[in-house]
Amino acid sequence: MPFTANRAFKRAPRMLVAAKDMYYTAADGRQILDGTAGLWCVNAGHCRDSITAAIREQAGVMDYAPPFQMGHPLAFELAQQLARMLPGDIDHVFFGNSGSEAVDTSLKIALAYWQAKGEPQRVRFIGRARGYHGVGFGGISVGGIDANRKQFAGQLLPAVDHLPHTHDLARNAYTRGQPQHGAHFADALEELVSKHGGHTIAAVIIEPVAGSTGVIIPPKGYLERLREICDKHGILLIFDEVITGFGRLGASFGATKFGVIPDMMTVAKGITNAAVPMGAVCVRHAIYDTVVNSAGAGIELFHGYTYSGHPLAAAAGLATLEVYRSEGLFERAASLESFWEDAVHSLRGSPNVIDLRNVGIVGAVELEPRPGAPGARGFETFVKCFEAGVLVRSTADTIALSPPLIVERDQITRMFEVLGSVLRSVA
Ligand code: PXG
Repeated sequence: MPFTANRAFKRAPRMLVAAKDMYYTAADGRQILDGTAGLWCVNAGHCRDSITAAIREQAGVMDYAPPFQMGHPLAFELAQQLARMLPGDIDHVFFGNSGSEAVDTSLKIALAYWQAKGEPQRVRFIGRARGYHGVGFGGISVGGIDANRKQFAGQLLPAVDHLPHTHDLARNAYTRGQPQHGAHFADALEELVSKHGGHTIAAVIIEPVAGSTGVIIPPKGYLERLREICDKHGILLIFDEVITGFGRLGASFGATKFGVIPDMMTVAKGITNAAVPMGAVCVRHAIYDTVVNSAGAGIELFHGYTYSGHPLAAAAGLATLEVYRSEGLFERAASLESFWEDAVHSLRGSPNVIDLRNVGIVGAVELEPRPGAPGARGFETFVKCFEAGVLVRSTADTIALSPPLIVERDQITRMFEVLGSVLRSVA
């Protein structure tokens, strides 16, 4: 099982058998309030009728079409609709099936771009400590979660370095929204430029808000400064928006929310409301043009997947974007943000809580680790919340919440009441 303690799970499984809107049904028939939109992906709520219908219909019309040297209209239509939502001149899209594939694809596009530009020495990638970019070899190389790297440490990409993370509990604990302190963490990029030479760096990749590691919100001015330093040295900036895309932050993307436009964005999860797997890399016009126009006749990018732009995923994506638009879900998320923030911060003073953080419809409750047993308190909190009928996510000792954007106020209240009472019962 993926990222699961197999033996413990098989002794006491947690099985889900159905889902609708804000609720899962567990195998024992209990309704579980979904505080995490699955894994940060079911942004419009579960089993939405129009999305289900679109998938069903497409499955009967054309189940599959080869994407190599062939095309089908829905994939182009989805790319066009996405392009209209994307910030700046990011207007070309390459489809895959997951966030991990999107990340590895973005790194390959960066290399292809620099070769096409006549700067083939730009091969180095800069990630960030505590970053999560999926599980491909590219993604774990630029990623900065030690546990995800150490079993594979003998074979990671060689030319990679990392920025420091920006989590600064001592100065920023209990901040509402973006922390005040920490823009200076971006200056570490200047140091990496001095160390390696800016002309050897292909791209910097970061999550605008780091999710998996336990929700780290960018300090005010940080993303702006990273953008400036990248511009100064001609380095591509990639935002991994797999979690932050599609309304999660109360805006279409993190780039939009924070007003900082990268050169490439990776997306997945909410692109299809998770109903069919899909991921994508979105690139600026000039990146597409450079790679495509500098090539000789024939294939320009030697990369792609059997299921790139899969018809069922494309149909699900189009129906999902229509739900987001017609229900104004990104705006809805923005309008719920202050209610959400108050709910997150209502846990101040609960046992073992050492920080509360929020941005958009994302909340994090950081717990003091138990001495000698890091992660145990967080995991126990997750299990007890599940038993009490609320799905939360634990990564180490941080509890993360990120419900579907259709969440109602009384459901938000219930999530935090249940979490609060569980925290009082977890030693
Ligand atoms: N980039 C980011 C920023 C992600 O959050 C991926 C890439 C990889 O996506 P795929 O589709 O290959 O899994 C992710 C995935 C969690 C959690 O609870 C987060 C993810 C996946 C599973 C659990 O924090 N993010």
